[in-house]
Amino acid sequence: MATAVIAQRSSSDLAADVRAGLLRPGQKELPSKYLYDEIGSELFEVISVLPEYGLTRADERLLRRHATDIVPRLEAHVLVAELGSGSGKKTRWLLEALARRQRTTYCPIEISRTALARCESELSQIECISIVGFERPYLDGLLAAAARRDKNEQLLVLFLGSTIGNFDRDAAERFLSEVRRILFPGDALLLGTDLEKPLPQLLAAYDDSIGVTAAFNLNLLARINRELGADFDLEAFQHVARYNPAHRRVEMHLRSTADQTVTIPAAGCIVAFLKDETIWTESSHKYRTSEISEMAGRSGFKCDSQWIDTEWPFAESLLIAE
Ligand code: AVI
Repeated sequence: MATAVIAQRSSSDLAADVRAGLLRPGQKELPSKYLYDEIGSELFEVISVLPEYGLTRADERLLRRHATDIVPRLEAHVLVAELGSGSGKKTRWLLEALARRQRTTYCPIEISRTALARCESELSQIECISIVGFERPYLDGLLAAAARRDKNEQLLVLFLGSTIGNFDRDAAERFLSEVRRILFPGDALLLGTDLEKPLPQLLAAYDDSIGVTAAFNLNLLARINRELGADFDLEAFQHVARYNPAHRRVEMHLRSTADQTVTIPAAGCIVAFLKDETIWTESSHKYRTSEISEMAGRSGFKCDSQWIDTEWPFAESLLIAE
């Protein structure tokens, strides 16, 4: 196995996004991508093993059980690119099944250096897999990975863990269309999506009993304190998970428990909060299986196969670029 990392700093500008999100009229919001600094990525790893949060286990279970069904549906030579590889643990099953057929290049694409390093150490022992990591935003990384494919190689893009659920539905479809534009007809996308499930189960998944998800959410304010010199009092904000039935999504918010002002020097602003006002930090959309193939169709893919976990409703869909 060979490993290499190709790095490029993301151009995201925390200060500008914080300023825009907290000074906007109406609902204050912060982009969910900022949840994943070094501490946030570690906390997400803990969330993924919590008893209340079955999503990651369902994703991994499907890949473990069905890797040998998925691989024969692909062409003989495949280059694998994974958008947001995380720790890479669940990808192992698929890479092992591919490596049994032939030497394969795997390109994890991550904006989190910590996650990329963890993924590379998790997967570097698999024989016949060469790892080329890209520390870049998804589409930039995918373009770079696609440029490495040989003429006769099918590109298999992995977008697992229901990260698509963190996009608004329209944005999710636009994103799939962008991915499709980088692919050739016949290339494949394996898409993991969390499905609708009973409300108590959903809410517990995003508000666990030992407070890891609360810490994950509050770390965003701690990060703004660390990186922008802000004075958020973490005791004066509370983690809230609520279900929005109109959009079929769980929303995470941070609720101000008092009237207060917060100074954020590096963003050049002072922000006033009313008691009970919230900052919206993340949405997790839940899907129906039929919706996935419809969305795929509108984005230039056809749904070849779908595998569903019954313990924790979750779908793995193999989409082929038309
Ligand atoms: C990464 N993403 C799919 C997770 C989710 O379930 O939406 C992020 C998360 N937020 C809180 N818990 C997990």
